[in-house]
Amino acid sequence: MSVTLYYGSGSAYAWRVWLALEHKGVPHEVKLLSFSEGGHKTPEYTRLNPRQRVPTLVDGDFIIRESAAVMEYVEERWPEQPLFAKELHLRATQRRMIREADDDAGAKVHQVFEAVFVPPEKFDAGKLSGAVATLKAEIAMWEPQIAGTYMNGETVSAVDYTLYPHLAIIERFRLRKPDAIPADLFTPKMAAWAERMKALPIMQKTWPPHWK
Ligand SMILES: N[C@@H](CCC(=O)N[C@@H](CS)C(=O)NCC(=O)O)C(=O)O
Repeated sequence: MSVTLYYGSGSAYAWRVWLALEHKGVPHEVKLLSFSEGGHKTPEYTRLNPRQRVPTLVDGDFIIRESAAVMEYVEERWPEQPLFAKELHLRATQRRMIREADDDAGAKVHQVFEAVFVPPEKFDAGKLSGAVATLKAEIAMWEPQIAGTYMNGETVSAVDYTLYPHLAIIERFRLRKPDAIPADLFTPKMAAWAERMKALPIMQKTWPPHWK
């Protein structure tokens, strides 16, 4: 059965699913949709994903959207090279961390995104510095949670593959507004973790095409 991931370059949500498929070595095809050309709004794609968002995974006749749900599907469908812990409490903690990566970290990164990527006449330095301060405090909340080389210990997990794509765009904020993104935005352990994540071969392989 063929597996197809509908993906948009730079989407943290779509990226994590691509990482999950690569991590497990699942043969798949990636279909890149262009947001600027409305690739996610065509009738064909809307039939797969009525909310017109990426990602969507098509596995034979089965269609699944919502990246956290897709990751759990990928985990159960292809159990080798697990992304979640077997142990109940750690697995519950991983689900909690994934929710916080999306609802807290991802949301705060998005606030910075909205303050950085605005037309010059709408740029508001106060709004940007407020959003950066909020994001800095959020990143600090992750520092004590790092349990080893990766978030949950010595094995890379769904938590790493969820959180890192949200934070990777910060490098691009720095390119656009170098003075607004402080060098110590990441706490030391978080900075080292982010470097390790970036260095993973599958991270390089799946790096958003329009960021290269
Ligand atoms: N909760 C969704 C969020 C997906 C999402 O927001 N995708 C964005 C790209 S990052 C999208 O497709 N946006 C297109 C649009 O809203 O028009 C998930 O986890 O899959």
